[in-house]
Amino acid sequence: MIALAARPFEFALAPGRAALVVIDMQRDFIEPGGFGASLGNDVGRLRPAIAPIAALLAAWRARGWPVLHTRECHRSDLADCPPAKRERGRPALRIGDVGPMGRVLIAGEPGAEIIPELAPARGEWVVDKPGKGMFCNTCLPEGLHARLQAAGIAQLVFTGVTTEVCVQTSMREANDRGYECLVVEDATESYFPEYKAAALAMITAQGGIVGWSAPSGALLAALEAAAPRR
Ligand code: C5J
Repeated sequence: MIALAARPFEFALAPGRAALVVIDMQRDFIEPGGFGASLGNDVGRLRPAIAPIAALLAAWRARGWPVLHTRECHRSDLADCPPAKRERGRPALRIGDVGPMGRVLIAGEPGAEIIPELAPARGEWVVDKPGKGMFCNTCLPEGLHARLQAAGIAQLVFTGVTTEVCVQTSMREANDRGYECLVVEDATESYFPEYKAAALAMITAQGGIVGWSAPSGALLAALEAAAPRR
């Protein structure tokens, strides 16, 4: 076990049993012209998470530990997109409409791809999900929980966007399935800084009711000190 200073108290990281989870670092959320921008958001607010995630990916890859990327996207026929989701709000572009990066939030379109800086490496899991949570109706026939269990994963280290939507929803789903969850504070971002702060506070309140949080620097330093690179 690797002891890590975290909130609300120390986290004991289990080498090899802790998957790094990168939630929805897709062009549709991070680049101009995508889904996030169509909802009126300042997409530049998400970019500070990129460098810390890249550093964590390098650390996990150097040790041969498991990495999981998710993508929020839908089938091209929208069969997995509830009308309530598509019709909500007054976006400039709705899910499935054609925008500057192809059809918005549709699997296989340029906008649904993960940004090049964080492109998945060969052998890493890429899980397409139509919802906010990563355990709901994914592309995996056996379901994500079964896949993680088969791989012996007991801990999930969360990064990605947005903190209070897909990251927090996925973390809550994981917590209810028995995983120990840690969110990396500077490796997640929101379009709304106050919602990011509130989500991190909610996660760690009440003795870590959803899980732990720690900055990437503390996590990387603990790994360097205790777990040799392969
Ligand atoms: C949103 C996400 N915000 N990945 N998706 O709609 O957080």
